[in-house]
Amino acid sequence: MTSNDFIQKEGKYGAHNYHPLPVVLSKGEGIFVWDVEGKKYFDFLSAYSAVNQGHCHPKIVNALSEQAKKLALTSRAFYNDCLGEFEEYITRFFGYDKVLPMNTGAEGDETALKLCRKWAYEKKGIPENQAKIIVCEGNFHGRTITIISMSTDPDSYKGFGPYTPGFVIVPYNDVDALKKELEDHNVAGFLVEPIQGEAGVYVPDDGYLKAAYDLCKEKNVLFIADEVQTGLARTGKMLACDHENVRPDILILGKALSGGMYPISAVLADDEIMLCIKPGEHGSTYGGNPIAAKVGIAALEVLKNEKLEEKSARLGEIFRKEIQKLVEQYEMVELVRGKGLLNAIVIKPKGGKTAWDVCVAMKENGLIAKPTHEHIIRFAPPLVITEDQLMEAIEIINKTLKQFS
Ligand code: IF1
Repeated sequence: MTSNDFIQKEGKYGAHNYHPLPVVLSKGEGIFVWDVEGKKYFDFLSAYSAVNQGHCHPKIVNALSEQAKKLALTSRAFYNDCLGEFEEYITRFFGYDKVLPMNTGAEGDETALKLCRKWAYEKKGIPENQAKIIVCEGNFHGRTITIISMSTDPDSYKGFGPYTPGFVIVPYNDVDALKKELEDHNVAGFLVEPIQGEAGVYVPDDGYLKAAYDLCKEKNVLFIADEVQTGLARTGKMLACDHENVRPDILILGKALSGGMYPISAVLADDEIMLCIKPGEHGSTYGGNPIAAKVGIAALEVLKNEKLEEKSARLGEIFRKEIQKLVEQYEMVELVRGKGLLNAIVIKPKGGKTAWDVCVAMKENGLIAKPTHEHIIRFAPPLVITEDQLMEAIEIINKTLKQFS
C-alpha cells in the first residue's frame, strides 16, 4: 500500500474531523519519523508537544511493555500496586499535596473546572450554581461541550450548542480586564494557558502571569494553569509558570506526561482544594491505571535525567536567533515568537501561497510541521534534538522559504 492508499482509506471510513498534511507515518525514533515509503522527516510538531522526550523513548517503551505484561487495568474499584508510587512521585516532582489522574488533556481541564466549582461552594461560600470561572479570549482547552462553551473560536463551538453556562471571557494578556471581572464575588477561578498554543503560540507580556496570580490571591480566586501543552520542559522550564515563579492553585498536565506512549493527564492541587471532591463524585475507568502510572513516572524521569528543560531553553534561543535571520531575509516571514522550543512563525501569504503550501514544501524537503489559523506555522521539535540537528532542520526551513521567494 502506498501513502495515497492509506489516505484514501481514512477518507472513506474515518470521520472528516481532520485535514492532515499528506504524509503517512509508520515509524518514529527520537526526533525523526518515517513515512510508509521509507522517507525520513524531522518531526517539528512532536504530536502537539506530547513527544517532548522523543518518539519511542526506550525507557518509556520499557515501562509500558513491562507493565503491559503484568497488569494493565483494574479500574479504580480496586487498588493497584502502581498508582500510589506514581502519585507520590508526581506530587513530589511538582510540589503539591495531591494528584487526580485522568487520560486526556480535555478531561484534565474538566476535572479542574469541577474542582474549582466544588471548592467555590464548599470553601469560598459562593451560592450553589452561581460560580463563575474566568477564561481568556483565544483559549484552547480541548473539545468537550463544556470546554467549547468557553471557546471564542467558531470552528470549535459553532453548531454544537447549547453551551455550558458559568464562564466569563476576558482578553488574554490584559491585567486590567481581569481585574475588573474579579470584582464579582461569584468568581471562583481563572483558567489560563501560560502561552496560548492554538491561538498561534501567543506569548503574554513578562509579568502577566504573576500579576494575574496576585490579583486572584487578593480576591480568593483559584489560579488554574492549563500546562497541557506548555508544561513538561517545552518552554525551557519544567512549567511555563516557572518563568514567573507562579505556583498555580490547580495545575493541569497532559500530553508529554506519557512521552506520547499513552493518554495520561493529571490535575494537581493541595488538600484544601483536592479534598473537596469525595468518593463517587469524579473519575474515569482508565485514569490512574497501572500502565499509565509506570509510564508517567518514566516520562517524568526522562525529562529530569536528560535535563530537557535546560536544553529546551538553550536551543530555543538559538532557534529564534536563526529564524530571525530568515524574517529579515524573506518577505514571506513576518515574525518569529515563542519560548524554549515552542515557537511559531507568522507567514504573509504571497502569490496565493499560504502557510499550508509552505508546510507541504517543507515536508517534501524532509521536515514536518503543521499550520494553525491559515498564516501561522508552529515549530516544536522533540526536546531531545541536538544543536547540530537543529541547525540542519533550520537549513531545511531556509531552503523551503527560498523556494517561495
Ligand atoms: C487536536 C491545538 C495544540 C491543549 C491545551 C488542553 C488540550 C490541548 C492547552 C486538550 C490540546 C491539541 C489537541 C489537538 C490539537 C492540539 C493543539 F492546536 F489545538 F492547540 F497542541 F496546539 N489544553 N491541544 O493544547 O488535550 O484532550 O487533546 O488531550 O487535534 O485537537 P487533549
